[in-house]
Amino acid sequence: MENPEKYGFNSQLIHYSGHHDSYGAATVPIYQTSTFGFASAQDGADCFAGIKQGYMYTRIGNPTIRALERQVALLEHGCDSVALASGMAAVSTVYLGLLNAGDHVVSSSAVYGASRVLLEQHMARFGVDSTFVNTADIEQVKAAVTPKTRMVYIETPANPTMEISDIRACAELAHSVGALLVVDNTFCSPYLSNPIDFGADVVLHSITKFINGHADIVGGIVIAGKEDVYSKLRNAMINFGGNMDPHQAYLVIRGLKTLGIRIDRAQDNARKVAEFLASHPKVEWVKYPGLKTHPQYDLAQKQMKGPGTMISFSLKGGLEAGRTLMDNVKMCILAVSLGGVETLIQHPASMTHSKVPQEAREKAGITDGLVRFSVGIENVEDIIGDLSQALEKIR
Ligand code: LCS
Repeated sequence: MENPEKYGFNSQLIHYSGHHDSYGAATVPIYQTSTFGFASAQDGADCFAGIKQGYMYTRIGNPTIRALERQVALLEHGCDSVALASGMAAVSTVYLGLLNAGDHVVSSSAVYGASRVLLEQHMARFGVDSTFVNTADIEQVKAAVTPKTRMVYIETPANPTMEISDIRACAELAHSVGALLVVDNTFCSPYLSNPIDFGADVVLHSITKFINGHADIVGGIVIAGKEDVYSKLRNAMINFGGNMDPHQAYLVIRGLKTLGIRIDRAQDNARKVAEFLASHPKVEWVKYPGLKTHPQYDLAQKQMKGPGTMISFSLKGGLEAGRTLMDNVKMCILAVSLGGVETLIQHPASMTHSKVPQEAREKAGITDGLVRFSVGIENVEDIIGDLSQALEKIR
């Protein structure tokens, strides 16, 4: 595909692979090799010196992985991207590649548990300080930045509170103090939001979720808006060694082709599930960006192309009622992860966010009664029917 940026999102998914195949193969081949032969000693030296373009060693680069990196960079409107072994390898590459001892990070109190633990318990050992605030409230971000702040890190919608941070306002604030804005865009995928268009410097994804979409691999990717940031990220990936594997990249490329239609379908389902939950007498509250009751409904309209497929809710009977619900679903899977074709239900306080201390969890709005629901592409009447029969079990 020539000039891929001129085409629509779904056409880019199907026809732009970031790989030119000399045999005309319709899909990207798996280059399952750890190393690449050089034509001569000079050729090898030139490749390592960067004088000549060429593949040398799969941790440094591989054609299958490169195809995925080029495609996701296009979809996210970035200059280039780096694919990694997991979403957490993406998060750690961002921290390790872009922060120095003495730097300060402002992050969201409701980020994915491990993204917080990594800053508080590990980056702190290397002299990186961090403050966690509700980044959906820009005044809290303003109050938290210091002259040492070099990174503002947001997740929007946040996992699992579904709070939405204003990307443009966070970017302007970060830039005013010389910091970068990093956006974990996992919950939207590039189909629903492109944070670089709103001023973000770096975007990352747990590829495990929507981009792959089939619950069969773990992976991550980091997209940079500009070349200088990209080269720092690639350097960190190469040296820390969190690279993706070619077979993993192949599966992601395959899953990615249907991102648009998967989200369209799951989002239609999610709208109906959210309405069902909101009108159910046993449900205390529902947080879904497509419901007018969501506190940042208007902001979601501005920076998201749709409300997505993730719903958080709480039952009137609190955790006990939530447990009964999770123990009684028959079709929906009681499992962590999200963004796949299958509907998943989980309890953040005891599962995905259990390593975050209780006080910090509650301050972030991750209450014991919060249940997270990732809506899949099944028949919506079956999802609602399953929830309905499980809700009936609650006394
Ligand atoms: N960022 C977000 C927003 C996530 O939800 C996750 C994982 C990660 C980063 C890390 O990605 P991973 O290394 O797992 O690919 N979230 C999970 C969740 O909510 N349930 O299980 C994992």
